[in-house]
Amino acid sequence: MSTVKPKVVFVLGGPGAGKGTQCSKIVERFQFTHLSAGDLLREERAREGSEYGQLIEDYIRNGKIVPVEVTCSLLENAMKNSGKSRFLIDGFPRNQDNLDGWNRQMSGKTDLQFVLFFDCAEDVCVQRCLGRGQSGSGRTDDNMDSLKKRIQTYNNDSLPIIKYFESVGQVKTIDASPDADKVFQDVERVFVANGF
Ligand code: UP5
Ligand code: MG
Repeated sequence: MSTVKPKVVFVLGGPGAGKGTQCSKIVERFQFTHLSAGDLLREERAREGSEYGQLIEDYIRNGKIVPVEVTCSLLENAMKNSGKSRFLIDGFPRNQDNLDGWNRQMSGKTDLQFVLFFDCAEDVCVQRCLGRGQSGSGRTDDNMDSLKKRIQTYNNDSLPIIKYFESVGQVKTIDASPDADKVFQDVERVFVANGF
C-alpha cells in the first residue's frame, strides 16, 4: 500500500504583505487547508496551561522568531488533526533555524510544491499593519515599535531563506502591492499552472 505525502506550499512575505488575505482566497478557490504559523502561535499563547504562553508573547511583541521546536510541532499537530492532504503553510519557515527544524522533522513526510512569495514594499507593509492595528486587530505587534523589529527580522533572517529557495528554483514571486483581488489573479495563475 502506498501512502501519498501531504502537499505543502510555503507562503512567505513581509509583515502585512497579504499572506493571510491571499491564503483565504486560495482556500475558497482550491482544495487547500490554511495553516498560519503566527495564528497557531497566538492560539498556543492563549491556551490555558500552555508552558509556552509567555515565551511566545515575548517573541511576537519583539518581532523575534520563536524556536522551531515549538512552531514545527504546532504545524505537525495541526496537519495531523485536520485529516487533510494539501496545506498552505503561511509565515514559515522564516529563518535558518525554522528551515533546519522543518527539514529534520517534516520534509521527509511532506511534498513541497513551491514557495509563494508576496513581494511588497516595506512602507506599504507597515501602513497595512498599522491600519489593521487601528481597526482593532487586537494584535500586540501591530504598533510602530514592534513593526520596526518585525521588518528588521524579516530583512535579516527571512529574506535569506526566500533567496535560498529562489536559488533552487522553488519560488513563485507575486507582486503584492495592488489591491487584493488583482494580487489573487496572479496567485490563481500560479496554482492553475501547477496543476491545481
Ligand atoms: N491587506 C492585505 N492585502 C492587501 C492588499 N492587496 N491591498 C490593501 N490591503 C491589503 O494583511 C495585513 C493587512 O493588510 C490587513 O488589514 C489586510 O486587510 C490588508 P494580511 O493578509 O494579514 O497580511 P500578512 O502578510 O498575513 O500579515 P501578518 O501581519 O500576519 O504577517 P507577519 O508575517 O508579520 O505575521 P505572522 O502572524 O505570520 O507572525 C507574527 C509573529 O509571530 C512573527 O513576527 C514572529 O514573532 C512569530 N512567528 C514565529 O516566531 N514563527 C513563525 O513561524 C511564524 C510567526
Ligand atoms: Mg498573517
